[in-house]
Amino acid sequence: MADTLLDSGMDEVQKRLMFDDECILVDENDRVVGHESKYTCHLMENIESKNSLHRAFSVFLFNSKYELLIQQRSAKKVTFPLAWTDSCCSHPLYKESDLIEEDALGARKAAQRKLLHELGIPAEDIPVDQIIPVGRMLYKAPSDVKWGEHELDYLLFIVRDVNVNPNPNEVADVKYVNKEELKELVRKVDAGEEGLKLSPWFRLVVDNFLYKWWDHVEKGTLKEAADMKTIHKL
Ligand code: DMA
Ligand code: MN
Repeated sequence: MADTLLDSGMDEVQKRLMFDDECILVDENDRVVGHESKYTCHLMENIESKNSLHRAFSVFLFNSKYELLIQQRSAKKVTFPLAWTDSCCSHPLYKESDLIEEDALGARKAAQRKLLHELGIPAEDIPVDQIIPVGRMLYKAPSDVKWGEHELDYLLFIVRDVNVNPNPNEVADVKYVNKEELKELVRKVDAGEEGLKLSPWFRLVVDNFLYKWWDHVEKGTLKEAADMKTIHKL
């Protein structure tokens, strides 16, 4: 395993995923150009020197009261520990099922798998045909001097009442928020409340798209608002 000395402080479970997960490299038009370990993809050094970009997804799960499930990343996450973020996010992997591009099926299958892994939600409670791909965005964000993100992120929505049983290695805390509660959380983050932070991709979605799409969730018109043709470069 490369870099073992430098990574000696890393949680063993998270470290294994860094080498086991093979991410999909894409160009700025989301065409597959290769694959690389999760470890390599998230080294800022590679992101800056090769401009390497990988595919990701972010799930926004709403209950039947149209409250959004948000999670706080565990302290063990290598990137953005303890940041509050969308319901569940990760990467479609470089394997046949996750590479299916039609109707973003690969990203939806990966989302179903990670909702079980991170939040303990059984796959049968998240039918892939109920997951609505709403948009794609491209962004770059350092986490610290060594690690960061440069992703083409599929934004996936689902409205379902589910039982959540978080995996403590992945998730420190979860809660449902309504629009006002999320706005209040953002205000507290902006006011510099101690220990409170948001992930950069969640912040981008909140600032650019979320409330508009949330209105569509409430009206049942999300499918009409979805636009999977555009790649928003943020
Ligand atoms: C990666 O999330 C995906 C986005 C949208 C940042 P992550 O760092 O939580 O991935 P994983 O759960 O695979 O560690
Ligand atoms: Mn990533």
